[in-house]
Amino acid sequence: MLGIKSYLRASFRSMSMQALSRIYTLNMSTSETVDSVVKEISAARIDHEVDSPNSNKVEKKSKPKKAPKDNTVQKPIAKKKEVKKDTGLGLSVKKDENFGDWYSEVVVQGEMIEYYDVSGCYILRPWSYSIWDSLKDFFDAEIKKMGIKNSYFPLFVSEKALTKEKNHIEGFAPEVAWVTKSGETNLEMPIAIRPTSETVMYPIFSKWIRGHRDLPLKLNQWCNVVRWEFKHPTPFIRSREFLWQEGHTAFATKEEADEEVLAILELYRKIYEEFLGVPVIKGKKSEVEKFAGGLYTTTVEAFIPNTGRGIQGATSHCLGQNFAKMFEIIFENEKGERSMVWQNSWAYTTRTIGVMVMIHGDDKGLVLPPRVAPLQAIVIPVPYKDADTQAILEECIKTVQTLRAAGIRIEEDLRDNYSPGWKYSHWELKGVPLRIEIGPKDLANKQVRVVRRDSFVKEDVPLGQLTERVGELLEKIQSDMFERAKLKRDSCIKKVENWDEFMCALNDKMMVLAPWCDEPDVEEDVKTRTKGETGAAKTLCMPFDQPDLPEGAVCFASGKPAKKWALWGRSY
Ligand code: 87F
Repeated sequence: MLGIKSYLRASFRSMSMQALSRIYTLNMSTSETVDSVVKEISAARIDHEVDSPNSNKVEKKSKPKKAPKDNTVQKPIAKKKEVKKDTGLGLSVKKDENFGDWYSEVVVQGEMIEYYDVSGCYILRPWSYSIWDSLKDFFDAEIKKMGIKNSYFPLFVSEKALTKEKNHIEGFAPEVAWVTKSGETNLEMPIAIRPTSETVMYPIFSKWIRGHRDLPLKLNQWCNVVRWEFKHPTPFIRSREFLWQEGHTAFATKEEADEEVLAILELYRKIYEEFLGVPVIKGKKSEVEKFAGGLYTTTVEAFIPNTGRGIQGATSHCLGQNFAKMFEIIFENEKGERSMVWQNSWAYTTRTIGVMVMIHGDDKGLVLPPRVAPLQAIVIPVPYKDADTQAILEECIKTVQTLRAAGIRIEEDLRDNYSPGWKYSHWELKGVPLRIEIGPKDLANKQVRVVRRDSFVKEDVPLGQLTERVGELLEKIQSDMFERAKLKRDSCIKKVENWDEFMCALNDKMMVLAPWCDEPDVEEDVKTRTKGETGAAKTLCMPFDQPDLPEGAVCFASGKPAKKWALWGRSY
């Protein structure tokens, strides 16, 4: 348990100096006074925290063509928020009433993110980094089973290497950040900060790959990348620096590359569906939406019902031989002939966490799926007046020990300067899947009260059955969260046949499954025709799981013969 002074110091680093000086003059034994000051400080803290997200609203909305206005430093705009009366904790915005503000608030109050004074950059606090770690542990072990090895390549790219593959970099150039000075001295040549590592890694691939015995070469790296976006930044979803893994592999044959593309995509599906409880649709990107430097792009697409937008979850590309040609990644095959390698690249990012927050969070805060929750259960003593507090605290500690020994991530919250009600709100905000309350009645009956975060359903569990029941409940929460999200997502997919139905569904914030001629000009035309306040619609993917296409079906947009079903929507 934390000492009260250090706890308060750590928790309220960002509060006003006035409130700070008051806390040190407090008599710490009077818990009532502490509570009232905590309330005051919480209010000051909430005011402080919600200022920062709103400062993002000074960002430019769309990418300017030339000399974008510098918006490096966050400019705070003061905005007063209503603070809940009962506990001093809680969200001041409802998810369905103002989704943008709700999200900004929930990631801060849930202690996932701390704002930072460089726009588009965020501090990932332990609560969110731990989720990243869980995903990383799973994925890292899986790719190792596939023979993929981790390595690390430098953050910096020379201009010469970066611009070697012109087609690839052309459209992305405005987003590349450059280092031009060291101290007061201009660098002889500016160096770029990696926005992705093709141009860092492939010159080396060319050096390492000589003969067919050097293949396959299968590397991955866990790192950060920088893309100087000018669209509105959003924590996890669109930030200027983010964490990802990037896999880069080279094979002797296209068949091997094709097989790996799908194996990686399946891991991405598992990350979303089995860990984060977020349903995704697997598919292939259109020619317009694929990675321009590659042959084809596969994707897992999620959907955010509140905004009616699709969101690319992760991509697995077959690069074909384009980069091999540019970077001369050539090998002598078994017949002694010179051949170009077939390459893939694939990545998922910290965006995964943002999607999970958006899908599952509610008006009380984060709702974390048990498989990734840093804490799966929190034990809270509920010592009513005249209760044997010591016995209750001891039972809390014992409960934690028992469940921890069974492999459950669990802690007790025995802080005596917060009321049980305050603690309920606090851990609800942080999205802990189960709350275990222990009061005098529970002690007498040799039971505990268990409350689910996802449904608020309560049950009294006899101590003898606790380990088994908690395990069952965590699994049930995990599967219920996925099933609920899937039902919701499925209700947001509309199958249409013609333009009018398409526009209707789009305006109803749906994803639209439509028969399509698969022509890039038609996709560009749909983008132009749907451009408006809320952004143009585009193809999200051509789902692998294709419904039957009836004989003679025509494209909803062009009237030409339809070749496949495509999933369309507005997107992030
Ligand atoms: C921004 C600036 C410069 C995306 C960029 O998806 C370059 C790029 O190449 C860029 N934004 N991309 C595409 C990245 C493709 C690919 N890279 C490896 C991946 C997976 C991991």
